[in-house]
Amino acid sequence: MIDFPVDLIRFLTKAQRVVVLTGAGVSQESGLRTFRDAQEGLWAKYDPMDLASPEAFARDPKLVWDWYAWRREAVKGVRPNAGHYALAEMESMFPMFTLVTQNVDGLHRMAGNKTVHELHGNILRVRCSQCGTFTEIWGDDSEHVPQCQLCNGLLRPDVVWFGESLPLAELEAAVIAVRSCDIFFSIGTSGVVQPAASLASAARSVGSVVVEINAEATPLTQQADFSLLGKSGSVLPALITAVKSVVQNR
Ligand code: BV8
Ligand code: ZN
Repeated sequence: MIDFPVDLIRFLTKAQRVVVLTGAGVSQESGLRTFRDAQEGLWAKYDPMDLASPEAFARDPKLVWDWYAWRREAVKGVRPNAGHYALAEMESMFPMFTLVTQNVDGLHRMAGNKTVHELHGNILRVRCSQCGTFTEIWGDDSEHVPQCQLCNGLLRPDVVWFGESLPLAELEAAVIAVRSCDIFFSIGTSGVVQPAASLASAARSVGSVVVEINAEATPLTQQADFSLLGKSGSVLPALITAVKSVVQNR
């Protein structure tokens, strides 16, 4: 049984406009490694930061393509966890609920969230690195990176690499939602990657209550109004139960 601060629960029973930012920690209990977890197997010797960049793709497109193919298969093999489903339930508990994610695994939509802004793209989508055409079919030649059927450009995952701009529409939607929110949750993220990590301070600057739910302390912990240390797959369902029990006993 988790004891939540009374004023957090009371605030949640009155909140109208909620924004949630999620990171890789929310998918950890589905069995996906977080971005800073050590990698496994043949990828153990690589630092994700060195692979998730246009420079890495230019230098060794096959290595980067194979890393994403390996991660894509891992994503296809997992399901949303209790934390994802709790966030899907929260969407129906508040008049305005915006889910902004840094994750590229598509698990929030799979769990049932309708309004999801994927700031860093989606690993299950593949596009041409030259003409941008999306495709769902490509050869599985183990020697070469598959090529675009229209222009022969090399295919790449539709994710945002370090040094690349975020999709403007997604980022704008997140900033607009933060500007008018009562409460901002930062869940399962180390709060390091920009510009996503700045959303929490943007929320504070408009007077929102900032709540962090994370397995360990982060640079945000000191600034958050409430910091709940724990796993999102346990904390989120318990938080929903606590809010609902107050509302029912009114
Ligand atoms: C940009 C997609 C503007 C790819 C990702 C120098 C050169 C260029 C840019 C920069 C630079 N210096 C700084 C920058 C900006 C850079 C940046 O922020 N760098 C950081 C590292 C300092 N940002 C960018 O480059 C962004 N673009 O700025 O463009 C621009 C454009 C052109 C020219 C000039 C400027 C693009 C950033 C997007 C990068 N792409 N993903 C892929 O996935 O392969 S980011 C990647 O990291 C993932 O999306 C991941 O989500 C994200 C952040 O990591 P987290 O989600 O926080 O995951 P992490 O492992 O870190 O933490 C997990 C947390 O969960 C932990 O705290 C853990 O304790 C907790 N946890 C674990 N289990 C649980 C849990 N919590 C709860 N429950 C659990 N069960
Ligand atoms: Zn093309």
